[in-house]
Amino acid sequence: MKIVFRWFGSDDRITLDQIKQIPGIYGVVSAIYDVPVGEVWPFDKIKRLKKQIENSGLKFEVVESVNVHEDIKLGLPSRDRYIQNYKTTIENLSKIGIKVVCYNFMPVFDWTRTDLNFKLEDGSNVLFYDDDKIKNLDPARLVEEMEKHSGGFSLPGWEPYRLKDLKKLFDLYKDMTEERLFKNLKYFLEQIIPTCEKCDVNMAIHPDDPPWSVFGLPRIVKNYDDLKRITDAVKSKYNGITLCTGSLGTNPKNDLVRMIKDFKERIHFVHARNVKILSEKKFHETAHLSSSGSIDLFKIMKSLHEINFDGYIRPDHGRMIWNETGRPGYGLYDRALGIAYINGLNEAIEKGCDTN
Ligand code: CS2
Ligand code: MN
Repeated sequence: MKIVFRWFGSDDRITLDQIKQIPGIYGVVSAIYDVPVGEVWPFDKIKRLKKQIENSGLKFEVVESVNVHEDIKLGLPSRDRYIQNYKTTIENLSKIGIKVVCYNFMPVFDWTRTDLNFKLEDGSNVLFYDDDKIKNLDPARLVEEMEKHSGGFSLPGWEPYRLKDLKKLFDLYKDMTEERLFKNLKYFLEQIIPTCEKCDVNMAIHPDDPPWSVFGLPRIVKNYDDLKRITDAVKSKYNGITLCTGSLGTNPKNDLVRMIKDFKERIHFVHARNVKILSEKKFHETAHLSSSGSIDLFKIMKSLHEINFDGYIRPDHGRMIWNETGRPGYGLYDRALGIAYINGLNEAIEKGCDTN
């Protein structure tokens, strides 16, 4: 498997030279951040980004994310134009050697948390979620809160265009059911997967984070059955999954090992992170170490070895430690520690220690 690290482009405080020094690193996962959602990513921009990354001795083979325009999720007539643009973006990405495109199909919000700076006993800061806090909250209030506490950094996936008129967007989703949302995903996949086959680019849908309905919006990538329905909807290996342990793992009913076994050839990208479940729908993120949280990373890595996983894996959110400041969840230090841990697990598993 190839170990990669998320990098937010030239605006990222973390440099490619720093990333290059992480042991065992293969490349970075990045995106074009200044093209509005739904528009084509111009070939020249992508080429420039690739060059910049390769000049640092790192590979660029995974994009996270090419976000899906809300009109596609809503199934509006205008979706066809946005789907056409998406296809052109895939073609452009394939020309520079991109192998995997991560995306999600969450309405309105990308990931959701209620606290971006929750202090753990060791003094580190992590992201926290408490469903009770969300229940009676106006979504606009949550956005305000998150933006106030993000330390001035843009929150990945929270595009301003979606958030500027929340009320209007919520109105558009008023009658949206899981069934209709799924139909719209299927329509999207049916259109783009032939392009992916032609271009040899794997799509990898990111699970909903958290994997349940938030603010009454429908969610369709929450569990085994959802993943089964999605992978069956278009039967091509290019219609794949991002296995995000921290997203799926906040529901203790989700059996990640079973998912790895059953969806093996559809898993193109893995997000490794750990969370501590405090009670139902209440959790905080932790260090990657299995004993720090509720997810057994050893079992995950062992299962990935058992299916001979040769795709890409990255540490997902980490804690903020050692006085680092930065984009919530995306500091350098704890994510690098996450990679060191993944390296350790890999070496032990590969050298055949007693894994039972
Ligand atoms: C992250 C997301 O919350 C998470 O687990 O990995 O920011 C993720 O990058 C996007 O939702 C993927 O589209
Ligand atoms: Mn993730």
